[in-house]
Amino acid sequence: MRMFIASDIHGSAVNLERFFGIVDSALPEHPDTKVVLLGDTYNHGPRNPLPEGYAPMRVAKLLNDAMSFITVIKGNCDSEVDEMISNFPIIGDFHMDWNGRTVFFTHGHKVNPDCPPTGVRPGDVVFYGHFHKPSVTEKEGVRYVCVGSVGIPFDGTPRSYAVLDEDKVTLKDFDGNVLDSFALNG
Ligand SMILES: [Mn+2]
Repeated sequence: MRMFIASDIHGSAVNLERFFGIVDSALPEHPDTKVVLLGDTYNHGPRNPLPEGYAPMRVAKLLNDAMSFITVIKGNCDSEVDEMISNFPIIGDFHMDWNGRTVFFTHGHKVNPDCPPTGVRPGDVVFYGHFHKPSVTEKEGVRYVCVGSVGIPFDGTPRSYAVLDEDKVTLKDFDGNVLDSFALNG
């Protein structure tokens, strides 16, 4: 299986369309692809400017049409009304086994390199968003991957996402450039 992980759409329908275009173009090679979205999905957020192509109901339409292959986590800008426009659940943090290691998925405002998830062990990988800047941080043998933001990247960073393959993690921008990557060995 392959997973695309993105975050912080903040209602930017045009950029969610671009992201889904990237996912679609990889589907012929990896038909079993899933997508995980790490929260801050519809609302721009009171501290943020309006993103390019702000259209939360169009974001809802795109996600409802994609509900068979997406998992959506709740972020700190996501509210109860968001669930009314979504035909899919907006869930809390989760983790899963990935070839003998655990991969964690979280929005990132409560769990991040400074606040590790409960039960994390060396070799595990934590995917998070919230900070709107793509990065890979290693701390006590754990890799923390901030996937960046689809809608409102901060400080001149590019729009970005992560790809989780069986044997590696790749952080990429929307133009296909590899921002960082690491192997998953053993
Ligand atoms: Mn955010």
